[in-house]
Amino acid sequence: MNQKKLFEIASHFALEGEIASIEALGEGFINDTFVVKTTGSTPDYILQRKNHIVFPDVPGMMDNIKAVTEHIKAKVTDPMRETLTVVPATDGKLYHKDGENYWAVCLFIPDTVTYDRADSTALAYQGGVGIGRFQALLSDFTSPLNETIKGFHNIRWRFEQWDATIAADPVGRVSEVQEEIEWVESRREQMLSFWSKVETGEIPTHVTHNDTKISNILFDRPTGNVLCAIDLDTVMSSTSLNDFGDAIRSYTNTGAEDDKCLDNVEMSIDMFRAYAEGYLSEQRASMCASEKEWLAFSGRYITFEQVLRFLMDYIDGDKYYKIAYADHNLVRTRAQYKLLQSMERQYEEMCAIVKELA
Ligand code: GN1
Ligand code: MG
Repeated sequence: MNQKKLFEIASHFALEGEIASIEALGEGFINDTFVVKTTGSTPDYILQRKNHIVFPDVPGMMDNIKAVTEHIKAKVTDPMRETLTVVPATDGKLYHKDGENYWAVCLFIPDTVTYDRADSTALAYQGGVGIGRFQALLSDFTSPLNETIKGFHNIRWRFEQWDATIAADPVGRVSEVQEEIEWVESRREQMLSFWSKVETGEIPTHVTHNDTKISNILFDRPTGNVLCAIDLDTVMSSTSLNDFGDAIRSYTNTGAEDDKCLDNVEMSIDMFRAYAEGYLSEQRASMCASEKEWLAFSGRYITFEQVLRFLMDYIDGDKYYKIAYADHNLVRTRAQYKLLQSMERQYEEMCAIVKELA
């Protein structure tokens, strides 16, 4: 995107200081993210173009983020570092609309690091503490949140989308991925049966983050401790198990999410234990029996969902996730399926660890 345009967009926000540079940051699959550096000692900022196709109600999403971050700020010791700070536009809105695009800004938190993968059990432990604490800080948040993405982790809804996509077969790829489709179909009943426990209320709902992969957590550079959860676009009301499951999908993977070499991909049981220890250190006392019973399964659930979503996007002609090459979504599907199988093989051990720690 051209610099002149980015400077123009940034000028609509209530920023302190004078902008020195605007540069692209990271590899989000959905939004486009930039760092806005200012001259001198004024703060730097994160500028994001929010994907309005994925998030049809960006104003509603920004209201969620504002409400949740304000709630957290009132409870932590360092409110400028322990959660995001939304910076409004000069007209007071929480976003700026340019043509059909929505833009939003938050403060850049200095002296922090993010990771694409967990390379130590200490980091996995910290990640678990981070999400456990995030959920704990929001456990008394009672205002209703907007549903920013319909049925985000609702596998019944995902299967509706799945059935429609396969029936439509918009780019003629269904015949090519019969084996992969069977991976999903053979687990349909098992996954629906888990989700029905959320639907009946046997598994309760809370405020949850819903996108807890490691790259969405900020760590404090000087201490290495977890600082806060970022990427709050998907904060909604759902089961806390989603957040545990998605983190397990990310932290325990010995390979990359899109590894072409499937031999690299396994679930590390040591990482599982470390993450669970961190998470439960914050959440143990407030979890109910059914949450504890299904905690280990949530890793399988979210990894399965990710197999379905990557494959569905491939069948749909790659409309949702950004891709770097032609069959990227298929590569992601296969790598996530390998991870799912690894979890299935180690499931008894995962359950035993949860039982021991919870
Ligand atoms: C997306 O936005 P990002 O890159 O943090 C996606 C997640 C997927 C993840 C897979 C809003 O996360 O649900 O699990 O990619 N976010 C959305 O890496 O769909
Ligand atoms: Mg992200």
